[in-house]
Amino acid sequence: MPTSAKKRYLVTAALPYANGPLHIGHLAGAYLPADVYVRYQRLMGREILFVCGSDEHGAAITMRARKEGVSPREIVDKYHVLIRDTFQKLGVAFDIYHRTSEPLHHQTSQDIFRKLLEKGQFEERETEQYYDEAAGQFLADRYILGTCPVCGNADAYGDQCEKCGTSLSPDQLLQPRSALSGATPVKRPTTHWYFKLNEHEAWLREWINTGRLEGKQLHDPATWKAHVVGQCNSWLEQGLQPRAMTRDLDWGVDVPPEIPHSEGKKLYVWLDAPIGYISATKQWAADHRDNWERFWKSDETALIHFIGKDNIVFHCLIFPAILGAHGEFILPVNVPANQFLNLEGAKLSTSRNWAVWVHEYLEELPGREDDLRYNLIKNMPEQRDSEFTWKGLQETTNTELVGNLGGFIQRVFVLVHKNYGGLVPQANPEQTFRSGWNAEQETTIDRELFALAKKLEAMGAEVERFQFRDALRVLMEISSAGNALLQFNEPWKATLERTEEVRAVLFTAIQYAVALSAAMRPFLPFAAERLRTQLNLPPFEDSGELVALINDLLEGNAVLWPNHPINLPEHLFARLPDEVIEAQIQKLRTAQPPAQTDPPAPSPAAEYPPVKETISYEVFAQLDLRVATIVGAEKIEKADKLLRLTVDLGFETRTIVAGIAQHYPPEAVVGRQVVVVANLAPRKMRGIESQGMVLMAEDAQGRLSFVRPDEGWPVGFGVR
Ligand code: B3M
Ligand code: ZN
Repeated sequence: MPTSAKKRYLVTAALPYANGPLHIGHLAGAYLPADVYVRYQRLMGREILFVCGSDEHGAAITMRARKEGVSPREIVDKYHVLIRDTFQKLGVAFDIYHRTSEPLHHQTSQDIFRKLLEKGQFEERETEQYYDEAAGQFLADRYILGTCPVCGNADAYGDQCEKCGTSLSPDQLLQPRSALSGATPVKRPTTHWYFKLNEHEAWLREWINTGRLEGKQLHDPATWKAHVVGQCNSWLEQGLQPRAMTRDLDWGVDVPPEIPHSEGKKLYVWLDAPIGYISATKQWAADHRDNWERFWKSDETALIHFIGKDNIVFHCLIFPAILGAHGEFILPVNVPANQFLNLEGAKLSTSRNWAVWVHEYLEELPGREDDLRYNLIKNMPEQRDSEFTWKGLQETTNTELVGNLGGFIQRVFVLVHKNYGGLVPQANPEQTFRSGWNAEQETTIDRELFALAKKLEAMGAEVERFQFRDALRVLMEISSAGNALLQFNEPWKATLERTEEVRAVLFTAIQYAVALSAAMRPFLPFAAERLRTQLNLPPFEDSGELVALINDLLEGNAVLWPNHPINLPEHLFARLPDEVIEAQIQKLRTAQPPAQTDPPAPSPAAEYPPVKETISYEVFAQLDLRVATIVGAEKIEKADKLLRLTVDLGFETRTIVAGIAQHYPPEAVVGRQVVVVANLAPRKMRGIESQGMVLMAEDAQGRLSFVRPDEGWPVGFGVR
């Protein structure tokens, strides 16, 4: 059954370990896709609960505490607050951000453990396990290191090799050593509770691959990502084994004390952590006088887990097996896991500090939450690993946010103020003008609004499919169409004969702006709210605004009425200047020698920057390129990269500031013929207004060369 047929949604995002700050890989992996999805569903009027919290148990925490010489409690208290606040500042809109050290969570986990025990789901087993005599501790999971039997990585953990991704048990490690003391461990007997995962293999296989369980169709497997199903099947093929669900540790959820032999035993962190989703729901329900069971124990709930790919088996096999074995809970209808995000050509690495820490980003680039959200959503590792670069952030901010989206809004506001004193104009519904979707086509207001509604629906369909990159692309197509609408109809040429036409065009354009304000909200919540204020509309309540808007537009109805006063234009986004980007690149380089973590051998093509997204001919045709001659050039004080150029376009002379000073001395450029972007919005650089741009070719080393016509070509004419 389609997810949208369900009555309500419960969305979870992986609980981050409270052992360090968040980096951009976390955001791109789980939190931004979840946030976009949830915000979209709220705007579509659906009931949706979005839960998350800190994962405060396990070796991740205790190892960190050892390293910092403090207690685990101090570690989780510190990072829980930092992580929670970072999410909040970035606009990740959880209904609750809980924590697994809360008593409510301990009780919930223990209750589930008891129930599983009662139902005969555990086998108590005594085995020989590695023990560090110097530290006086058993070594499981991350407490033990050794050589990976699969790839030979000398620093594989007892539960997983991070290099090749193989899941391991301590016994598989070659040359095992203690992560605490470095000593070679000895074996000692210990007793643990093993969950009989093997007994669940058959139904898990059926459920993952067909969506069916006991004759019921629980999900549509065609909607699951291929890499998620693939990873599950490769586990299932190897055969599922009983899995220890307890550990010898002194930090974590106690094995319920009334159970014999429970002393000194804690629940395995991967047993208690996903139960954290349930505890968080319980807490939310308690805070809102609601019933948590309607989320977890009703077939009418669609449960969706957003995670990174390293958590797939836990969310698709082990936790579902636990839920199924328990018997009262629903299973997820989808687990849209993302792959990994790389940074500037290498894997993100916390230990090597090869990362962009989100709290630092927020401090160092204030007001640029949406710039980051946009770039990370656009480059989200949905189907394969992807990459973040600082230059890429600059490019998406300056070209797509400032140029396309911000430019459109700015032009609409300026024109409405100039022509109608800031009031939405009256327009004749019969009036024809050129469509923003096709310059050749005559259109009317209602037809244009219908096309807009269809685009909004197309954007939503991509969100429903967990294709957030595509959804964002559709959003930007709407903005491009808005720009094209202006470009094709030139409402700035408001002659007397064109009065009616200009009114219809600007009336339509302002409807686009309203639609964009809602459609932007899942992706760019801060800018959407600013636009809302500019439009003089009330803030969002996240209660069906988008669906109401789409329904109006489908009918050809306006969403902002004549004579509604809009506020003065303000820039929605700000350009990201070179200095800011350079400083961040510098910081990354000094914090860390380029990461050693073997990126795959570069194919020859990998050295070329990827081809940008396809644009329509109409978008290209908006560029006004002209041949020009540089007639003057001088250095700019205290800007060692910039030259101030005087450029002759035949019909006029302009000043252009160009970032070429490190490639050409001023005297070498005077007299050259160049190609200039003549209709680029002017911008101030070092206090000088630059009225266009000179086209330059750039190679892999960042060297620059002029793009120029044949010798002696006449200036002032177009380039196409
Ligand atoms: N804390 C692991 C991780 O951050 C873990 C996720 C728990 S989700 C229940 O990769
Ligand atoms: Zn390995």
